[in-house]
Amino acid sequence: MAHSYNFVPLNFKALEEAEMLKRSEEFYQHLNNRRSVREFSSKPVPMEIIENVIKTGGTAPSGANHQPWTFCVVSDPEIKKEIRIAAEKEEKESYENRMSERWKKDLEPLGTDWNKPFIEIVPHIIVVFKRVYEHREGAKHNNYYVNESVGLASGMLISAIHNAGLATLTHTPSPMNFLHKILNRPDNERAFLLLPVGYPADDCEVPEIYRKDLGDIMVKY
Ligand code: IYR
Repeated sequence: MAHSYNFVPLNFKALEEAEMLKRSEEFYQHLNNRRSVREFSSKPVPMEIIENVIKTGGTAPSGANHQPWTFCVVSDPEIKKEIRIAAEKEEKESYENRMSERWKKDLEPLGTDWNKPFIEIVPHIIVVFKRVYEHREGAKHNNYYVNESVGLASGMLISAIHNAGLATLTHTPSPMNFLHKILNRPDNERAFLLLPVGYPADDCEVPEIYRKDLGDIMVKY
């Protein structure tokens, strides 16, 4: 029989509208300063900060509250090196043979290529795994809305990393199954995202991108 939750009063404190407006504006400004970073410093980052940002990612909503995610933190230089070598091997093959000309043309202004030195340079990488199913009562039970749930958790994790004063990059080497192997993950997990986490390099530059205007992303009815 499925267990039933105990229901408790919501911890909710209403704010004044002026305060809501101020907070929403400040939070937008704060997150609008986040940029994907590709040049990192090797300056150490305390594990406690990493633990806090992962706890924040773990607060995301998920299908049936199954929390279908595992966050692997890799700080060991030997494992980071192994991941870099494997990621670059896949990326080189992608850039040279798998990606369409159109795709490469779209990436050209961003200046990306198959070299991923940051994987070794950063103090920590977080590899997000999605848990496709759980073993329960001797059977495999699929989780629900796994991509949505893990995507939400990843977004909250990225926001938490930015909020902590650190930089990251949503790196998706493709295919990513080498991460499953290197990190020796169980059969119900699939690699979802690789996030290098650290300080940006002192001379870090980012492309001067723009974000779509509100009128281009919002439709009112
Ligand atoms: N995964 C590759 C290619 C890449 C693809 C997209 I779409 C990007 O926005 C950026 C990169 C890489 O990490 O270089």
